[in-house]
Amino acid sequence: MTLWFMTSNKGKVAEASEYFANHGMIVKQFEFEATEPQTDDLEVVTISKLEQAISTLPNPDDMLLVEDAGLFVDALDGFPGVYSSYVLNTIGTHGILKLLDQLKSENPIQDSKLRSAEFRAVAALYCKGQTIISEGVCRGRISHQVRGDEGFGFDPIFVPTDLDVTGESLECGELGETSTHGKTFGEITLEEKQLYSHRRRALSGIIEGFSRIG
Ligand code: ITT
Repeated sequence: MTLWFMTSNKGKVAEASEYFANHGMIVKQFEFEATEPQTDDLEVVTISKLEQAISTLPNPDDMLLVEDAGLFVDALDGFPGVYSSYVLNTIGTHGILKLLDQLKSENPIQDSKLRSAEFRAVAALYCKGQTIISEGVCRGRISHQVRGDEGFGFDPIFVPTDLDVTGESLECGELGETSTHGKTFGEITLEEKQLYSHRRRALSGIIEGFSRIG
């Protein structure tokens, strides 16, 4: 079964391909320049992009996936959020570290709280005339240095929180069954990132919705 993933980001395609392959689906990248609406709501952006692209599908029976993500830093009131692409292309990961260094605390627990953040992803799948929407969140913190060459985007500055036995994210500082032991997403493999990933969580919801509509 082929699923078109509308994105310009090859890192996102790699993660979605790995996930959907386990469900017998082949992901193909679909390049389409959608206009992004002016809003701070990821779901509104995702649905708008999906609606703009549906009529351009090679075959009307094909499935189309759109997924929009962003990094939301608590101490910056959720910035860069929906502006994540722009911020990555302008000030970059070093720019985010510089912003957070202004807020540094000598107390390690306080400092870790000041750096708490989350990745959010909203995925929307168009299939058989219906749209399934799902959100995924990954809690974590921003590291003090850029570390690792794996992944893409903000991965080298993001350390996910540990996971409990059921795979749910714990609070910053809590020790769980599964941990990267302080490594950023840039220092772990794609397979390991999937355990924590906001994208994988959003895509799990898509698979659940997909199995309901058969
Ligand atoms: P498309 O909109 O074409 O899909 P994009 O790279 O702009 O590509 P997003 O809007 O979903 O993708 O992501 C916004 C920014 O957040 C972008 O710069 C990404 O590199 C970054 N980002 C998204 N998911 C990420 C992840 O899992 N790890 C690191 N950075 C991520």
